[in-house]
Amino acid sequence: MMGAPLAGVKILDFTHVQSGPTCTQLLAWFGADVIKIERPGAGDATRQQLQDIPGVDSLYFTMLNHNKRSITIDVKNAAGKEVLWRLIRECDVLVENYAPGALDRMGFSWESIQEANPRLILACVKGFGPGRFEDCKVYENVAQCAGGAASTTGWRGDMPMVTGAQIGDSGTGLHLALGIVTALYHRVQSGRGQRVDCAMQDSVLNLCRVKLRDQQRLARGPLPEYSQFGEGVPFGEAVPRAGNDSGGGQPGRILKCLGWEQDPDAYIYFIAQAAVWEPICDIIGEPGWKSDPNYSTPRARLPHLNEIFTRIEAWTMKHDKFEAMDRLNAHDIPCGPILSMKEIAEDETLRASGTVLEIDHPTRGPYLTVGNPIRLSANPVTIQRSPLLGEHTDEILRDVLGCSTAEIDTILWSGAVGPVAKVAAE
Ligand code: CAO
Repeated sequence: MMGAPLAGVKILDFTHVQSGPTCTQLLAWFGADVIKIERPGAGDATRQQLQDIPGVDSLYFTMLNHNKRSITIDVKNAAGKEVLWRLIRECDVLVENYAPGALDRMGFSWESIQEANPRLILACVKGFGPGRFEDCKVYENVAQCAGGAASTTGWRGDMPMVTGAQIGDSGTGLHLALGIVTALYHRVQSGRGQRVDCAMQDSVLNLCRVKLRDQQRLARGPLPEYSQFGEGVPFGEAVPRAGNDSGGGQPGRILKCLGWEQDPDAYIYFIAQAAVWEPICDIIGEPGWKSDPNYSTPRARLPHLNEIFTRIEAWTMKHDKFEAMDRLNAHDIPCGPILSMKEIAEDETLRASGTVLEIDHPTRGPYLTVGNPIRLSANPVTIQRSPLLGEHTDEILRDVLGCSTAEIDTILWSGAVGPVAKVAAE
């Protein structure tokens, strides 16, 4: 991609599942040449996971691996190892998210990688940083639980809850991408690569930063913006689950809208922002609350939040969520409709902006995906379909490693890039 911000950067994408692929997909969108290394015959496990069409790369895989090339290498085969060493010498970044110690077991320690290519940046995702859990394998929800998200999500008195947003996997991938770009920038000055490590627990905690804020506030007294304050329910030692209370200084709740009895998503998020308290009172038919000392100031309102939101909900229940949105926005009252995935998939505005787009795929046909949410004014991104397993093996051996036809034949016959019998039959 000529002129793209990361054009010329070669990334060895030795990642699987979601956290690593999210990171490398972002870098690919910005123009890096992302070479996905996959196990011959099987590839990234997500190619087969949650398959909706038998024998066809799953949406799990296609939606996380756009704009990449795929090479199959068995890194436990001697010739395969040599191919990976040659790629390491040619490339700028190696990204991996295998189990703790797996890269070392494959024979690719950080020390030996640095020796082979001192300019290379090694970027790793693991579940935990150094410490008692460092050897543990981790998936999304484990990270959400260990990073403080689950204990602070859900309803007070009920069990901890994970969220649908993939803050452990995709959240860590985002953090790692920033680490890689920062290390690339540093390399311009230092001439040397470095190691970039992101632990999923740390990334989740970073996204739950405001809850660690509240943990410290709790030591000084109750948290008045939490509903339980107004309900007179005492706080315990740790930050409680706060249902749909707003996490910031402006109280907010999810409220029912017209049709909620039939439609599970007929709700709106309503923020009773102090700056628009007067129009809120007028809209819900409580103009007296503007001057009533029990309601007129943010502090006075805190013990009455349940009553206030019950009254606001009596108004929202008379309107469908989009109509409520229009009427509230006319007064700059911050609010948002609860959108189902069906509504998002069909949303014309999101289609027009390229946030949701249709991609064609040779074996699956057209499918929907999410575009790059980071927009650079000088560098629009074209989203390209994910690669088939090993689709670019030959091409990468030729154009990245400069292999001759004879050399490629030797690699193929070694079994390093796939079963010899299959290669021979082609
Ligand atoms: N050629 C040969 N072997 C390969 C290979 C290749 N191209 N690619 C991978 N392998 C091997 C690895 O070397 C490893 O072998 P060993 O067990 O001998 O070390 C093996 O495949 C399995 O790797 P794994 O242990 O990482 O895979 P898993 O499915 O058991 O675990 C996961 C998956 C995600 C739990 C683990 O990789 C992990 O904890 N990763 C770090 C945290 C992370 O990124 N989690 C997010 C996942 S998204 O929810």
